[in-house]
Amino acid sequence: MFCFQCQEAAKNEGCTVRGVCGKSADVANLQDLLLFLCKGISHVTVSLRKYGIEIPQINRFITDSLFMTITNANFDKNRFVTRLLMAFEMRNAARERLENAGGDIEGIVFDGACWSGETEAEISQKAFEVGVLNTEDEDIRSLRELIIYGLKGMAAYAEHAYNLGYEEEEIYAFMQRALVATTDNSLTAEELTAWVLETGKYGVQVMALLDRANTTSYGNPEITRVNLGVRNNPGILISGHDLKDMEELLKQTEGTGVDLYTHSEMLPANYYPAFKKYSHFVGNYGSSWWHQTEDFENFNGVILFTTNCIVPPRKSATYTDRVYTTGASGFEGFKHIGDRKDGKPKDFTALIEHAKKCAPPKAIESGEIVGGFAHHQVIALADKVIAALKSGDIRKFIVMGGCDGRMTGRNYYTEFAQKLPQDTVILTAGCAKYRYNKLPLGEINGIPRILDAGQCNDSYSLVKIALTLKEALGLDDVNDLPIAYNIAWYEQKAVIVLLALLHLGVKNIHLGPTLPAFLSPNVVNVLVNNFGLSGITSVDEDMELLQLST
Ligand code: FSO
Ligand code: SF4
Repeated sequence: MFCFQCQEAAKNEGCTVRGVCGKSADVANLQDLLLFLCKGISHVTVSLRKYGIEIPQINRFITDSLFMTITNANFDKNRFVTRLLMAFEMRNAARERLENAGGDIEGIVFDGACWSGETEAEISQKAFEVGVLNTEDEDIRSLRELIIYGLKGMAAYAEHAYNLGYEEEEIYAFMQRALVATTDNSLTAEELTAWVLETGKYGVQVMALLDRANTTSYGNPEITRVNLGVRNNPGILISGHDLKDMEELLKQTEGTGVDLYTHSEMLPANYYPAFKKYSHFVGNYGSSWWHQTEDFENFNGVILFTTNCIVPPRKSATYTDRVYTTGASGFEGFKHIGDRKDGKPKDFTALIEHAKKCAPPKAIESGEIVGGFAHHQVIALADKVIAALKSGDIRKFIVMGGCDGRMTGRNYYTEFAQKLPQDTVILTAGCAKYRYNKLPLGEINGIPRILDAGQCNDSYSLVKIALTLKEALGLDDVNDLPIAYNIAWYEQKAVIVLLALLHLGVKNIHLGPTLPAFLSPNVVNVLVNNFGLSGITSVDEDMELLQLST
């Protein structure tokens, strides 16, 4: 195996024996092979579109498959084996349609468009051959992987939108064209860089689509005080990012005597009007994803993963049999809830019945946190915000969104938030916020100093807020705004958010805690020279650099 797609890649170079995330070499290789087949299928579908043929089933298959290969979403070998068999079937059917349409099937030379393996030995051998290191030139490899990781993030957001009934064929078509581009040996580094930026453009489009899906389905997030304490009933803790799962679980648990709590990236579900109305929706329990090994022990009840981030339980864990996965997520040893069929909701009966037999959660915190500052809410407060900016009461906004992770160096973000001057406001989205969202940072003229827009995909809200402020302040360039960017990344959804920001022309983003292992020195130079991208140093030095020292 070789994998360097996330911030925890071993030695910031790549995982080679077993993932730091816990991914086995077997699963890593199967993921590489699935990706290879998705590229092959895309060769066929890109040609099919020339004949006006769209295969919705394949669009979703590629989207789901990319999502399943995101860091710590799915560790279940059997699910990948099944997926590979489905890939062969779909690809062969698509080939047949292309032939029937009169397409040039022989003209498709990419191996993934025709290779089939039957024995386990053939599959493992092929998986080994098609990995990341198969591209020898390190700059071309870096750019190809940057596109692919952006596409994985895009796939995650496209799938959440799809689950709510929102789809754009244009996005699927781009994803497939871009997958094909990563197999084209004739493309130069400059041409691949253009594909990287185009990926960012579709990143904005998919986040806009998901924003529309979420807010049309559940209303606009609003200022909310989220309870951190517990009640005395058995509970279900829902994690991940999928709001459709959240809705169906809320409905199915109503009146059962089982309470519902959010964990990690599901915290923003508390901000939606459609969810707040349920009296058995208690609040948020615990912290960001990697605290799950402790939070799940304490919770006592049942846990549902709707997406990543899964941490393999320790051998001593007592909660393993209480964990369920659904959607793209999976883990051998956890029970899996199947997909919706014939337009009917998922069936969560098994986990609700299981939860009824569990003890109530142990209190680990008390009090409340405030969130719900997505674009609609912040724009409703625009007059107040602009007045504070004009009077100088607010000097600067600092975008500190992104992901949390295990690395000790991430204490930087807590310290950074603590040391920010009193006349600054943090804008955040994603699980990075858990590094500082419980700090008593106070308010400025009634505006909290931490404005949480929601999940990582709600970074779109931060962009909308920035564009609204730009207009209100009569500025020509988004970079003239009093906004600094100090973003933390972990997995591939953060990659698409970063590419989306670059596409929108945002410059001078600080990215930490380390720069991605998959960026070669030359690709880093391109990003530094064209976008002013940089890593982080020490809190004091970065404060100085961002002109934030008091
Ligand atoms: Fe976090 Fe995990 Fe949301 Fe990621 S829970 S790290 S970028 O999945 O997607 O922010
Ligand atoms: Fe390593 Fe990250 Fe890949 Fe897991 S996802 S194998 S930790 S680089």
